[in-house]
Amino acid sequence: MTNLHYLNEAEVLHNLATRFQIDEIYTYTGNILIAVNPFQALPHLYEPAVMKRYKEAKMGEQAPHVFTIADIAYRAMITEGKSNSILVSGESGAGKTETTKNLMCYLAYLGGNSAAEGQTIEQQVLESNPVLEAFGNAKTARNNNSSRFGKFVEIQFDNVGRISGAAIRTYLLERSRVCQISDPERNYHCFYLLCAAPKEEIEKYKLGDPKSFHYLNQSNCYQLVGVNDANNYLATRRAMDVVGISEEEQEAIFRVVAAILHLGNIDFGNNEGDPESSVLKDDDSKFHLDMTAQLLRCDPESLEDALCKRKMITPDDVIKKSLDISGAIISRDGLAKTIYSRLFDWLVDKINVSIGQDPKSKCLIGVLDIYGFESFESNSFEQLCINYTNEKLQQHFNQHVFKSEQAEYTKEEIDWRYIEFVDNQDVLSLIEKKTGGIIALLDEACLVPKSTHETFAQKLYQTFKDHKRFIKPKLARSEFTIVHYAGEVLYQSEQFLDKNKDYVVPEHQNLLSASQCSFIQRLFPSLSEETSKPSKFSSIGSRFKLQLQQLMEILNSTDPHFIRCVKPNHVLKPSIFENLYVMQQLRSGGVLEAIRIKCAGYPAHKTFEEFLNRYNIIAPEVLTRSYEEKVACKWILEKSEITQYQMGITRVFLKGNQMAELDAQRARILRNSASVIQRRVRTRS
Ligand code: AD9
Ligand code: MG
Repeated sequence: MTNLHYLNEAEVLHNLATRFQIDEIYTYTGNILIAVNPFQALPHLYEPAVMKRYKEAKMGEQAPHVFTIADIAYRAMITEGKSNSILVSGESGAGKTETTKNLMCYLAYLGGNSAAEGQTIEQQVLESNPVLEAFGNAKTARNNNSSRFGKFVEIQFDNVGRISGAAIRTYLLERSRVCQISDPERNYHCFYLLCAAPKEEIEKYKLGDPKSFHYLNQSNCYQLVGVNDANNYLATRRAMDVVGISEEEQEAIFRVVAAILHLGNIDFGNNEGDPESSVLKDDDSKFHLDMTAQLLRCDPESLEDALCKRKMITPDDVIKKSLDISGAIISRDGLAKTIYSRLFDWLVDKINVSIGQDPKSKCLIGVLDIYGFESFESNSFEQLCINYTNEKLQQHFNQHVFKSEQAEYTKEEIDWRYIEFVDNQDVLSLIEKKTGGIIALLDEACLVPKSTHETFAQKLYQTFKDHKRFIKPKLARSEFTIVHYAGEVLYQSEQFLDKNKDYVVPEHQNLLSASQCSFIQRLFPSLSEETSKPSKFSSIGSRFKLQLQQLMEILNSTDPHFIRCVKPNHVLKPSIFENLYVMQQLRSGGVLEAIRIKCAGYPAHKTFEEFLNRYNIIAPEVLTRSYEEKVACKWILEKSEITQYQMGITRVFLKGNQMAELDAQRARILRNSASVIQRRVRTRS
């Protein structure tokens, strides 16, 4: 498509579809690589011999590939001494994670240290993937191996281009999944892996059929086609070995996973008919309570208290008040989510410490695998954060496309009156403005004791009454719509306040920081004097905003490369290409916007020499007279009656499909002369 030089939506789509049918899944449009998910293994695309070919190839010699993008980034880093980043985006199931892994494999191939002894850094970087996937991925309706967190991997290189360190940053793991799933989804893979572990472990942890656990049996999906949980359990343990997680730590990790399963099976009833109270429901719940306590190495009575009771401070006394049944269930699920997310953070930290950073490294290649734009039937706080991320990245992308075009025009000193450029700064301000943005208003609501999602929504309605990116749907009491760059999304605010509170109940904190197991204690370090003071309120939304700002700072200091993953169909099957669906993704991924920006300027350019070589046939006289190249090009353009062009210092710039017009003229002349030659040949014979 880069060679076509005249891009439009239909052309792009047709080209992608045609290439997809012959398993050519990678295509460039401009500088963007589009990767269409083949939904079938294509090992011939990634084998070592292919890597070798790409490494040795000159630029532009090989077919489009993720390896080319990694290769360009790597070579640019070596020659210019500048950090690069590769941003992979696309909707759920489009192939971001697979693409990221292929990129990392190739970078490991380029920068690997085959002479090193023991575990190499690149092996550890690669093996961090299965570990994080076991704990952070799950089957969803859209993808059997959906990443439920965002990830930025920073691969550091030394001054000779060898991998010398790495850092993994993760963003916003989906916590709710630990306690709540619906058909046809699954909980995080690690739960099923553990239920398929060797017999001794199952006995030790008193596990068994996943169907017997409340956190797993809310959905009817237990097994995945083509996936063997038992093998994957062992593979995950091996990957943990490689990334430096000790045997002892692994035991503790899976003990915690088992504890969460037992915790979920603790159920509550009323104490002697008192509806305000909660106690363990039956012997079965007692069994699971004991198991949870045993696995978490804490006292069963304290666990029961932490689940069912809250300390109340009255003017005279501190009393323990019983929660009602639904309060106890919320308490139990809150505990499960907190433990799980701390465990996930621990894994990420551990991997980072174990791989190690290279403080001397001046160059890095960052690879970003982050959730794509989401718009579901019901959208909550997570979708807002995800879509906010996408707005940020979209701005980065537009600015890059826009800036690089502009830079090219300035360099060539051509006249351009700039192109209208759809900036999404207004949506970003709506969400992130320090005072009065949605995140700030949400924090405010969380701090005011009496506020509810309805008062929060009312506040939004008032504040953004005239904002053109905000809509209050008719009759809505707590819903609101944001007009994102990729389309409108209707958000339900019911759980926004709860989900935003980054708060561990003191009873839970105290219980686990007193655990006899040092691993668990470390997940819940006792709050020091400093932090136990009524500290500044911390919210998930604000923390996420900060993380995102830090990510953008890193990205802004790198030269970016963009890969857009595309999901060809809804059924996750090979060989099916749904035009409309793909078109939507190209639109929301900004591919079409980038094309528009290009087309609004002078999308087609060629150096004078290239131009003359190709089009002299239109005006052959230019070759016989000793014109200056630039004048000769002008002559050709005038003869072809093309008016909207610009002459740069070294290049000809053309509008829209004028290059196509020139190509058509050229083809006509070639056809005519071919038929003249044929006629001559015929008359001679
Ligand atoms: V999500 O936002 O994390 O839910 P991703 O990451 O975009 O999503 P993923 O990489 O997990 O999607 O790809 C989904 C599935 O498509 C994979 O499990 C593979 O079965 C399949 N896939 C994706 N890319 C390729 C590929 N290059 N070759 C073969 C692929 N199969
Ligand atoms: Mg993924």
